[in-house]
Amino acid sequence: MNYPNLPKECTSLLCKYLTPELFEELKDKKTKNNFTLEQAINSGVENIDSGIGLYAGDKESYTTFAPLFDQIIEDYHGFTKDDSHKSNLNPNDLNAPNPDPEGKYIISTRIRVGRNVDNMPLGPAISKEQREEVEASVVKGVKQLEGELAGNYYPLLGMSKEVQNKLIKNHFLFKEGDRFLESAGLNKDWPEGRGIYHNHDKTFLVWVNEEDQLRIISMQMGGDIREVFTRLVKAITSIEEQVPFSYSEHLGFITSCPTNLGTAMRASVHIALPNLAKDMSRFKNITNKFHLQIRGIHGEHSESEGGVYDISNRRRLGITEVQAVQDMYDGVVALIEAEKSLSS
Ligand code: ADP
Ligand code: CIR
Repeated sequence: MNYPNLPKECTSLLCKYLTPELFEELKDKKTKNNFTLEQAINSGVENIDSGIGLYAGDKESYTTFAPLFDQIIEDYHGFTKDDSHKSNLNPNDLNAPNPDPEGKYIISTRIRVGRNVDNMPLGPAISKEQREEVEASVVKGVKQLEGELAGNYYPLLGMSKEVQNKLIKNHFLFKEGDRFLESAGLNKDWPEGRGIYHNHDKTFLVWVNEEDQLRIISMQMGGDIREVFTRLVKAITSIEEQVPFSYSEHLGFITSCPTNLGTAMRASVHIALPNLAKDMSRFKNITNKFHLQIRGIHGEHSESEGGVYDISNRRRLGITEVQAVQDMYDGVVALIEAEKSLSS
């Protein structure tokens, strides 16, 4: 493979850090699962509007291609190769009383973590048989869940388009055909091995074999962030007793996208900020100050509708889970204050 064509207008972290010299240094390296640099960078090469553009095929990718991954990890998370990751999943340490008890701004709250099964390749390098093995072991694990977490598994294979589209529209299920995941090799053999587990009320869900092998999700209407976090922690702890997760002392939970390493947590609200939306520079000053990311209403790479945004923590590595949620909470309090001042 030759140095890829990375046009000047490409602003992804891949384009920023993949110099011809670094490419030469890494181009012939391979992990034990035969994952190559070419595969790792393909999403960013094919999608020049990527934010990041790089994926790992296995835990080893983070060491084999470290000179590239480390720079991108440091740029995104502010986490250097000498830092270490730490965890705190204690809901009592979270200071998050409902910031919008009257329900004027926050529509819903969702917190998810990504997880992958220990000693398995990640999605970009997994075989069909291994993916099915992952599905079987996750389904066996989640079927043991009890009480509020008890539910059913619905494989994508055999699900009607009508049910699938309704779940996607209502924010419960992952989209189909994402071009970033497609070029990363994450949509291979679709829809086999993919599915969703959820409880009766759809306040607890597990996505199986999408970008990560598990996405463990807690969500509900309104702004009770602490209740959502508490349910998520209960779920993570119970699933971990059944399914061994891939973890590194340095990088925390291993995920296929380097932005998700560490806590692998994204805590978000869907929030109506119609006035602030008219002053994007003020809006972004606040989100930058609190390390927040703005997404559209149908997830990553989607647009806002009617002044409603998905606001979430941006940092996930080198901070604890409690801090990740606290980032989101503190920022949301500031956003509501600003919105109120503009509407009075
Ligand atoms: P991820 O959360 O895994 O990073 P996406 O950004 O694609 O992935 O979001 C997945 C789905 O979750 C989308 O349908 C999105 O609208 C929905 N979602 C995210 N945050 C919330 C929220 N606070 N309330 C309701 N749905 C949400
Ligand atoms: C991209 O590079 O834009 C996609 N591969 C998604 C990257 C992860 N998303 C994020 O942190 N916003």
